[in-house]
Amino acid sequence: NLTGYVEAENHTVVIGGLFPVHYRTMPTSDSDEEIESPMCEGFNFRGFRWMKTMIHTIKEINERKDILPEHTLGYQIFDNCFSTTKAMESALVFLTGQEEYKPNYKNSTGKYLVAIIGAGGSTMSVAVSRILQSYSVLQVGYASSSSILSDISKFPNTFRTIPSDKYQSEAIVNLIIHFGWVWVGAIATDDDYGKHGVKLFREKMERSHLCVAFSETIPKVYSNEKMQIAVNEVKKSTAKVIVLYATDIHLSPFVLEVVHHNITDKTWIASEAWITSALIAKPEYFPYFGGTIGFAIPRSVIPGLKEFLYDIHPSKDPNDLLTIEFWQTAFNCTWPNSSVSYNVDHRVNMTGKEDRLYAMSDQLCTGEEKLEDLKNTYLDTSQLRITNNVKQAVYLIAYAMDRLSKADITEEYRENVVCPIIPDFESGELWNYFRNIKFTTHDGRKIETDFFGDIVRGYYDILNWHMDNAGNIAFVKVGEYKFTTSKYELVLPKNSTLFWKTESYRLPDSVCTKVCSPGTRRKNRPGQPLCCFDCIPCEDGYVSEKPGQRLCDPCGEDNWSNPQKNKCVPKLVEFLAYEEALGYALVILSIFGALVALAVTVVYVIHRHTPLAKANDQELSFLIQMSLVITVLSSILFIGKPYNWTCMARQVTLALGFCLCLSSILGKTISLFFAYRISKSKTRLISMHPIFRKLIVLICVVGEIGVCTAYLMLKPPRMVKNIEPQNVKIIFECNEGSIEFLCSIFAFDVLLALLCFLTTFVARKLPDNYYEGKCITFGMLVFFIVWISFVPAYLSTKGKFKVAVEIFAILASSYGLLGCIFLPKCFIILLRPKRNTDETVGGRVPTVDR
Ligand code: TCR
Repeated sequence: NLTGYVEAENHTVVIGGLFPVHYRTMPTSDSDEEIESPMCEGFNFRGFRWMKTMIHTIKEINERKDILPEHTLGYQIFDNCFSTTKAMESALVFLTGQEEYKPNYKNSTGKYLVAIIGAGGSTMSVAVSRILQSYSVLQVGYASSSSILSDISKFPNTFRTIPSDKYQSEAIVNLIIHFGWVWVGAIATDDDYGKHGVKLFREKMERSHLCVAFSETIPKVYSNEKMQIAVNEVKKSTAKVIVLYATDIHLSPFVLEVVHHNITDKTWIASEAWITSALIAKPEYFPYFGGTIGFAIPRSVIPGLKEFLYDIHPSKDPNDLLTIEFWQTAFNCTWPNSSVSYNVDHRVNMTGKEDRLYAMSDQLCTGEEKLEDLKNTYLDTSQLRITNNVKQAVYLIAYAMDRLSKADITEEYRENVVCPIIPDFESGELWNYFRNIKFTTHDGRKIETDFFGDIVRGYYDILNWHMDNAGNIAFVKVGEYKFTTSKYELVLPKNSTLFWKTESYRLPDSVCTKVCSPGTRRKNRPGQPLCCFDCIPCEDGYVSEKPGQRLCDPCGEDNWSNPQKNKCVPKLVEFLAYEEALGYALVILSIFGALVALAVTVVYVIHRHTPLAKANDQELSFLIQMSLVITVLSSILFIGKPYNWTCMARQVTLALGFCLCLSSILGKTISLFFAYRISKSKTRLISMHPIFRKLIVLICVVGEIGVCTAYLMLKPPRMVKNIEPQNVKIIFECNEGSIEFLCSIFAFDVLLALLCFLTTFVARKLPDNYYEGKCITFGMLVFFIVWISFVPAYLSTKGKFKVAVEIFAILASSYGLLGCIFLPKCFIILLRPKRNTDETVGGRVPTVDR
């Protein structure tokens, strides 16, 4: 029951061939007849073209003088009907020669049979390889791409001219990465091609951290139940992109199912086996499969093939059953007196019932039918892809034979090789000539196989399904995928027009859950694939700027997250600014204080000749007024953004201001004290010379300056940013440097204040027209109260208010001194000039030296 072509008689050696000229074997009837080889059905024009190409190539090689000049090749080709059973049956026929219409052809020892080309699909090749192995017959695949065939321990006799699916699975994942899809479904046919292809695909996806939404198989033998599982999975999945790893023949029931369920919102990634298949690429499927993208074996143009294919007519050979069937199927007629009756195609429809697509036509063929009028896959030479692989497979065998005839072998195998003579060689001898073959094809491409018989470099065309003007599906080449065993390169030029069958014709996105927007981060759902997640907002102080971030990034010390959590913004800075109300008010208060102090000076200067102004050392009064100007103005240094220099200046100016003020007051009170002692003792004591008072002031100020300089030199205060990562604000403040120094400079001031207080307190009873002593006592009390209350207030506030408290204390104490010491005197000078006379002063009080 095998059909095919044989030509062996006048040739030295024979090459076998196995091609799927039919789609399937007929279901065996359950009558209890003798079990015999099943019949085939569904004429496969594409497989027929491959078969013819083999014959054409062998003819071409036989005519060439450069390859195998002394020998010619014969062939023995069978149709395997895309079925393992048929393929194995054919393999046995190759080995044993037990076939009825085989001419005088003996190859039971494997002597003349060089190799077999085929057997089409991987599953068939695997089966055939197991049989041929035991007789050391080689096999060269043209479409068997499954990665398992690379396993030399299991399939030592298999070679091929199609790249292993290892490359294709990787290419698909790289394409997915290129388009940014992360959630992709996979469907495979239930054979070695689909299953191993998808297995590699899934592994690669996992390694690339992408997710496979689902992975289903299409049954090889139609089963409605299994089919529905696959289709439902496709329907309900959120994955918009689905990889279909399938041979076209097994795929067609699934395609019908997709059409039946009206699934139009998916983009399909085609595997090489169906991307250019006429079975699938039908215009009526375009609404469902338009925009399909996938990989294809590079296209080639084979000179002379077209003419060879057209040179076919059933009248040439009445025994050529395949040609008759071809004719009958192509023209839908019956060849007169032909024994070929089985051009019936039992296709299964959606419901799983048998559906006879082609029945025997009643019309007789005339023989006048024109091939030129035919639009037929067999005659279509525009997409010669696998066809070219067939051609190269024949060449591979021819070149290997050629090497053998010249005993051209690499060193490592040369030992104990006796020069083989065609055709008397052991088939085992041939093997080494098949490994590491390099040759150039008719169109200049380089073919190179490795030790295992696999192609080591090549490329795929990336095709995209468009609709052409005539309403047919066009396979538009949009790029290339180049690969070698270690490298790959995905070339998708920017200007290539990609067609996507989405609503807006834009690139589909295939994600389980939408990418998290900036400001949120991914949180995986327990028990679900990594591509499905929830988006939760970032915590305070953390942001995600780009969409889809897995983690939020910390903002660092100087920055803080904005409310949307998508940007780091500089932290708010906190310091007492001039612009804000409090700062403003304090500045006004301090300037006012300075003006008041200056006003007092002016009053004193204008009335400098009056006794009051003259009383108790005019210069010291002036110094006090000036020092008060300094202290109130020093408070301005506390306001505004601190810098190193303001930090240094503020404490020192304040301390020196107070030092000057208090030492001048001390100068006054000391003379009061002496006056008191004099008045007490009633003895004539030499009262204090004015120069001593100034000397006291000088010594105090110089001492303070000394300490301050040491402070600034050794451990100066510095501006610091108070940054704590959990803080929303950055507080600008002064670090006081050395607390010891700070305390000592102010302690000195306090000491002076105490001295002032004590001396005046002792002398408070001294009759004094202008209440100088009492005023100073009172001023000192105010001073103490202010600074004593300052301490707890200062310690319990934070941030900018700390500074405000300090300024309050400075202003309050300065105002206090100003008010207590000078206000009553100004009152007398300006409003009670009568009291400001010499008599009143001179008569009673001997306090003042002039
Ligand atoms: N490898 C598939 C069979 C196959 C095929 C094709 C069948 C390939 N390409 C084109 C028909 C048409 C790739 C296998 O089973 O290994």
